[in-house]
Amino acid sequence: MSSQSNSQLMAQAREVIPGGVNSPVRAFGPVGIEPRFIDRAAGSHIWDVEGKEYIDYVGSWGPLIHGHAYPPVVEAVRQAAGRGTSFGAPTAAEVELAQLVCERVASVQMVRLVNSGTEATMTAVRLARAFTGRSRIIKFTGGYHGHADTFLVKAGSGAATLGTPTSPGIPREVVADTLTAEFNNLEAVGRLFKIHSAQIAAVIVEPVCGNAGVIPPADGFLQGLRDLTAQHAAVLIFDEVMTGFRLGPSGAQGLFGINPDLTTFGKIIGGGLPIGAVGGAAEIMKQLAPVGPVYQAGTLSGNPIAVAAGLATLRALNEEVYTKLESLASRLENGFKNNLAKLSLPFQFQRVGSMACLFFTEQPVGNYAQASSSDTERFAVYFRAMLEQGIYLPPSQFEAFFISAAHTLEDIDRTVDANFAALQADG
Ligand code: KE4
Repeated sequence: MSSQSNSQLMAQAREVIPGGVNSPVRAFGPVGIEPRFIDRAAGSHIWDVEGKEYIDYVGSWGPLIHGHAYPPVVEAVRQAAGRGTSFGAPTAAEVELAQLVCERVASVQMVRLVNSGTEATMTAVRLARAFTGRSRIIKFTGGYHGHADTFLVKAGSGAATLGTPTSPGIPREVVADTLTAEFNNLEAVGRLFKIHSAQIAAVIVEPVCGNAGVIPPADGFLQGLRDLTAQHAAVLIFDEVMTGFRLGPSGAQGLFGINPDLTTFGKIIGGGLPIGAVGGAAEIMKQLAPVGPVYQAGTLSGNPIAVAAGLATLRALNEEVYTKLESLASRLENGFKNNLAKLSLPFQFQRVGSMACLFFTEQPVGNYAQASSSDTERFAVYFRAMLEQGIYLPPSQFEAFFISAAHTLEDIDRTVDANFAALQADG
């Protein structure tokens, strides 16, 4: 516990860090209160600097599928650190992690490790542009692929939260090469291919949109993207930074049975340490330097500590864990939906596996336009009421929350009870 309060720390933080945070989504802006400074965490719980305890559904925005301070990860990090934190040279563990990803994800024949999801998606698009000799990409409104210029066009997550989907500072030429369509609107994608076909290098998609709240793919949508990209010799990129190894041993592509050409990973494969990866067909991946002409590099790419944490995390992901995640998540879904029914509230609970969200809108949400019809003020009231009751949710309507294997039945039942009260809050 710190001797300083959340507010005291936030005042100091604002003096030396823009907005007091190192990532905008942490600023709690949309929910109208100051963020909690977290002092420590274990399993499914976190404690702020004032000693207040919360059941955590952010899980560091997805990486902590086994919960906080998961002993095998802590031990792996401790051991790796004792042998040196970084060498800037190849290590056996990086080979093991790449082999493990290739074994579990059928579409991945080769992997390049990087340091964040943003680096992974940047690299995937550069590869696709080099492989096809084309420059345009299609992304989806509300899709978030990190903060590279190319992607900050009608982006989701923090960009949507801040209400500035297209950020200043992006050269006009970049915007011209980024085409957008509504998620789940296959006709719109078909029309873009009709107009720009010979110039489209790739379609990049979150197979389950997790940065506009949680929006599942409509039946046939992902297969339609696979067909269109094959027909036009464009690269299909699944951005599985969030869904990779969360929605099953082969992520969303395993769940929906689609093989993309490239996949980006992050979050879970680092177990809470900085990591990202791009993987896919060897034919495309072999364009990467030093074997191919497409340059990409990173001082700490594949560093021993992140790789050790990632290996410990992935090795512990077995069928039993996914079964437990599904059982906990469906218990929470049933509880939330029963509460909505009891209170005759029309809000939409949407879930895929252990990622979910509650949209404060009356209509089912199939795209970002429908997501943005949500009452974000009502969400803010609900968020504050949940936080007051010790439930820590992502501080934005346009995010997913996550259940981990460390959550307990008691956590879930306490959360359902808190949800019942928070849905009736008005302050
Ligand atoms: P990072 O560069 O933040 O490691 O990954 C970017 C990224 C790429 N693709 C998807 C599908 C992602 O969800 C993300 C990052 N997700 C956000 C949360 N919605 C990270 C939280 C933050 O920005 O602080």
